[in-house]
Amino acid sequence: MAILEILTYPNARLAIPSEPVTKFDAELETLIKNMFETMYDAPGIGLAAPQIDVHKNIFVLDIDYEEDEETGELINKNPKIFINPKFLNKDGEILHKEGCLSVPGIYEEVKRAEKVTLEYQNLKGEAHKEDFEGLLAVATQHENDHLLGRLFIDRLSFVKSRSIKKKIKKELKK
Ligand code: QAP
Ligand code: CO
Repeated sequence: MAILEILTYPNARLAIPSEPVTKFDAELETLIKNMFETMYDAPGIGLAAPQIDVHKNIFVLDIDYEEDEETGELINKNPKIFINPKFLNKDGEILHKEGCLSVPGIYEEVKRAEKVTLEYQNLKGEAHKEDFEGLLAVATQHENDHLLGRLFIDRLSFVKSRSIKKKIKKELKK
């Protein structure tokens, strides 16, 4: 297994739209294992393939694991894999503070749908359809945006988005 490098804004490769997964093989399984390892190491609650420079329609989530204080091991893990996701329905509105491993140190409120129905495939290529609300609804929309080449800072007001992008680019020049 391997911890992979996470691309950060303003890397232009984060804007590349991803392609569908067509081969459900051992290579895909290894890629997804590495995505989890990279996410848990960060640590984060979600990671999309384009963040590790793989432009395929895949994201992983695990929103409520913890670290055991004595052993340092991660507990209560609930890893979720989404391959070739597609929203069938979006309902309502929710304002939630978001962050992103590709935009470290920035946290802003983003408006998303409150309830979603997501169709996706698992590691074996089997089709699933599931409803999500709350944090999982927010997280699936945030991660799916990565597959479209979009970041949460693209979903803020024009003024806020531009000021955050300018601030990040200014910090990089130092
Ligand atoms: C996406 O985000 C998400 O800035 C996952 O310095 C965010 O794992 C889904 C992170 C909000 C739902 C709600 C961010 C780690 C992790 C940082 C993450 C940072 C270190 C973000
Ligand atoms: Co993100």
